[in-house]
Amino acid sequence: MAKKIAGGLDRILTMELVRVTERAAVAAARLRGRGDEKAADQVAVDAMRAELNRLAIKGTVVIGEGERDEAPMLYIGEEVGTGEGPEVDIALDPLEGTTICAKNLPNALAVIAIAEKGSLLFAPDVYMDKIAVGPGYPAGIIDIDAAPEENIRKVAEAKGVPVGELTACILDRPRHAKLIEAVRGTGAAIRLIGDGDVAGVIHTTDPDETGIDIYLGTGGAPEGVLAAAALRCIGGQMQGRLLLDTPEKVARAAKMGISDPSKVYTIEEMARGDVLFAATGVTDGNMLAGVKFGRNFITTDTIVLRSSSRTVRSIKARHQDLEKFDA
Ligand code: VTB
Ligand code: MG
Ligand code: MG
Repeated sequence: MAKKIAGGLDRILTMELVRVTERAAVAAARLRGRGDEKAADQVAVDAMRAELNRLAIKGTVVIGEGERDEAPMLYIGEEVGTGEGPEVDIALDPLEGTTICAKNLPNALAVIAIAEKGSLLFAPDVYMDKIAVGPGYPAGIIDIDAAPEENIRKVAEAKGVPVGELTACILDRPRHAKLIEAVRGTGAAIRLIGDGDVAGVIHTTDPDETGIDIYLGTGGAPEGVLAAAALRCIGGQMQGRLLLDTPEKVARAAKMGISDPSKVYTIEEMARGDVLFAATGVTDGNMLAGVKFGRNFITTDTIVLRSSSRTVRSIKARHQDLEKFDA
């Protein structure tokens, strides 16, 4: 095993992780645009699990495909890896944006984050209210409890542009009608996305490339932790609050160690310690290209991030050994 860097995860894992999302992405991409979300998700899960089990780690899935009784694979609590290696927590979504993939729309991803044991938020699969901006803003610029208008105004001011030049990313859901109205009222533009808020949050880290300055709204809590893991590596600010609006959800969260149901989580409270994050594009997107099936090779586009060094690596791979993706 490669040398362990003081206080961090094994560096070699950074590269190892790329294979995990590449393989899940290729599997899902074969089913792009077939209108079958479940099938695309299933092949991505199988592929990610197979590759994950080759890693020299003693991993526990803390954010996965669901709670044990509802997900046969990569469920929360499942142990993965060879069992020989560092003890790590894993957050994953083999196909983030199953519907996007089924419709062959932009920004479906295969995503994973690995962190030192005990350093990822153990979140139940409920909704999370989220707000995020990329790096370069003064600390505390966004506030989940402030009106959306105020957040938008502050971000525009700090960016030094008129509010009308700002774009917010919001999931296109009826529950966001008021939020959308409020943001539109400021004069800011909105990119309404059908799914894929992990990508939506990450897009705030590179507004010149993606056109997204701020992410707002309610999406999955697992996706919130994954997005926080990415921002932990790239920089930026994010707040999240679990929507524990029934006694049943409060109880479920309590079982996972969450005693304050209305707590606002910062990035560091969702993803501490040394964090590695990888995402491979399944469909073409604003940051990552989708998988391409060529005559002689398959091309994948991945970003892999490491919090301790803040390195952002972009890995475009040509895979000639096509059989490995069918194994
Ligand atoms: C979002 C979106 C995901 O779930 O988190 C969403 O980013 C939230 O749930 O891609 P609803 O669809 O119920 O609004 C996904 O759509 C699926 O994981
Ligand atoms: Mg999933
Ligand atoms: Mg998802």
